[in-house]
Amino acid sequence: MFPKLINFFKFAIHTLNSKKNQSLHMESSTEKILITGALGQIGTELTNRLVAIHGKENVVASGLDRFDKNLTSAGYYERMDVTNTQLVRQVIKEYEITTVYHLASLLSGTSEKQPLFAWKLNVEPLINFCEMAREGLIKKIFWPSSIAVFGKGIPKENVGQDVVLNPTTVYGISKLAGEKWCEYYFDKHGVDVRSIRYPGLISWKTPAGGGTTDYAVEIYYEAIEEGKYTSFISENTAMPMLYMDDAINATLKLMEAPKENITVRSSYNLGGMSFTPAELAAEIRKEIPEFKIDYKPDFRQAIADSWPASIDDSVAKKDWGLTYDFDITEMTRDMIKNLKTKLKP
Ligand code: VAH
Repeated sequence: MFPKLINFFKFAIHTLNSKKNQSLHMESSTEKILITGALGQIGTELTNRLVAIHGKENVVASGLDRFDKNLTSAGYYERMDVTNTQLVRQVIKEYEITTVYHLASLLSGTSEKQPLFAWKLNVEPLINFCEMAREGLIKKIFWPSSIAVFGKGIPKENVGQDVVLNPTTVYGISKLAGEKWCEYYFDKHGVDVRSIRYPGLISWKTPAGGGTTDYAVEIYYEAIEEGKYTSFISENTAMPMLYMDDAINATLKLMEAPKENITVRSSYNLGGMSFTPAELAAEIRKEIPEFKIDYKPDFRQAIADSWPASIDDSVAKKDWGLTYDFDITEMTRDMIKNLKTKLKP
């Protein structure tokens, strides 16, 4: 009862605010975009790219946290709990949103600690956005799945687009369910929802949070600040990874592709590159020769062991021209160059 009361008051306050600025109209543009999870690892960079393409007046960033001008260049920001269906619907109508990039989610490590909330957050808001698209309120949705949908009973290497999906983690189960809802809303109602199975994403602008692949982000920060790193993933565990610039480019390519080119309505494999903590450490030592690493696997090792080591993303390459610009060497150079500036005392 109490949480519902909080949600009602949030909705009521939002409605009063929106009445106050009735004159709030976004200048004319073909697309009016809402990003959820806009202050997160993907959201911050995707928002800035969408602003560059569509203009800040056509981009609404949203998240649970307070607005932070250093994290987003969007023209508007809404503090929005994506599980508050009424409030989400209100924001969609108020800004006349046409396209939603729905990124808000709990990642694999955190999802194991909060399974019921992870299910609620990772699945229900997606269905809500698909419902709004079915009603004609929004035209297009992007939703991130993950290579976490793969699990037992398949080869570790070069995993294809259409293999059996047997996830063993809460995160993977929620992402598999989300993929099936995407496919259902397209098949039954023609909803244009598009999705990518992201591998581990690496970036320097915004720290990752709660993921199993986050060792590959933390390691750079600690290599620069401490000269050493203790990896929670064992040295020879290969996982599919991707530099954020390539992930954002792929996302935009998918969303800009003609509808008729999209042959996968669950979620596209995206494999990026595959490497182990030991291989990443060797790359870092090319830039920081004294860097040292040791290994203390934790509960996330079992999650990593359930995932493929590499992915076949030939369908995405064929359907919408997926390409990559960064390999592990170029990524490491770019990460260290930018983090040295960011972390400068
Ligand atoms: C995680 N970074 O570690 C995410 C990703 C493939 C892993 O989905 O949970």
